[in-house]
Amino acid sequence: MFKSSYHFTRAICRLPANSLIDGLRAVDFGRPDYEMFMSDHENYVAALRSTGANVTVLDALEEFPDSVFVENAALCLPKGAVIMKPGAPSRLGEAEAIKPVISAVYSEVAQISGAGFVEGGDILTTESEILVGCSARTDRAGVEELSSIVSNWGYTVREVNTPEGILHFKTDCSLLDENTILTTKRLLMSGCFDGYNTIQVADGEEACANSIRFNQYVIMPSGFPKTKQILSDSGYNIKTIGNCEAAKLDGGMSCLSLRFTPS
Ligand code: CIR
Repeated sequence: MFKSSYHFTRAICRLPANSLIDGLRAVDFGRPDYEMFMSDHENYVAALRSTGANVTVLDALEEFPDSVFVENAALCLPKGAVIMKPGAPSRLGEAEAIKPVISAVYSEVAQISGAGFVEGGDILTTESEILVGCSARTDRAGVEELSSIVSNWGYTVREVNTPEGILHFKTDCSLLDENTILTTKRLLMSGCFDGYNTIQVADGEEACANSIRFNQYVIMPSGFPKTKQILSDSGYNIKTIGNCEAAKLDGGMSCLSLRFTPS
């Protein structure tokens, strides 16, 4: 049966810009290698396409070093899309840049335009609700505006917290199926997933909590063998993609695409 939270006919990605070496990062682990980033990105797009989805790859935006992390700029739901308002000043303009692309796909497009901020990385859409984590990038006013927009389309937003020191809510979790969430222990302990089945990433493998369920596959970063085993023992079909260069900029599997099925 079709599940709108992880069955998608379309995705949008954006090619990495050469300027990505100036992308935001919490800790400097060195300069990302552009060629390697590009090669990982090609593998990522191929993995999405291998499910049969139609994947649009947008041109790079040199003026926005983090724009390859296209998820941040919009929330795409079956009934409509919302253009975000990134809390990182250097990423604010990415919202306007994605607007025409989204407007070409959706008839219903709303935009966060009040005083608050929301970044797509803080939003986890499950089959029954939309969890939005307040973070250094997403604030209460933004969550409230988002909530009132999507309530018109029948969706419920639940405000939760992104753990202190963690970039985005989805840095620490992913949807695996309609009832199940992959999570770090620190996020699980907050209680925000009470009522869901949860699978914890292996100790020391917290960096793979940002994975995606995309149609028949769970797409996760390579280099996390214990969690990969746990997931495949639980019956998921796994694809792994190199993420070392994106990780230098705190990016992961969800950040690299907008995934959706417009109705
Ligand atoms: C940033 O700090 O905004 C980027 N360097 C990484 C963001 C990755 N996640 C996302 O956009 N959803």
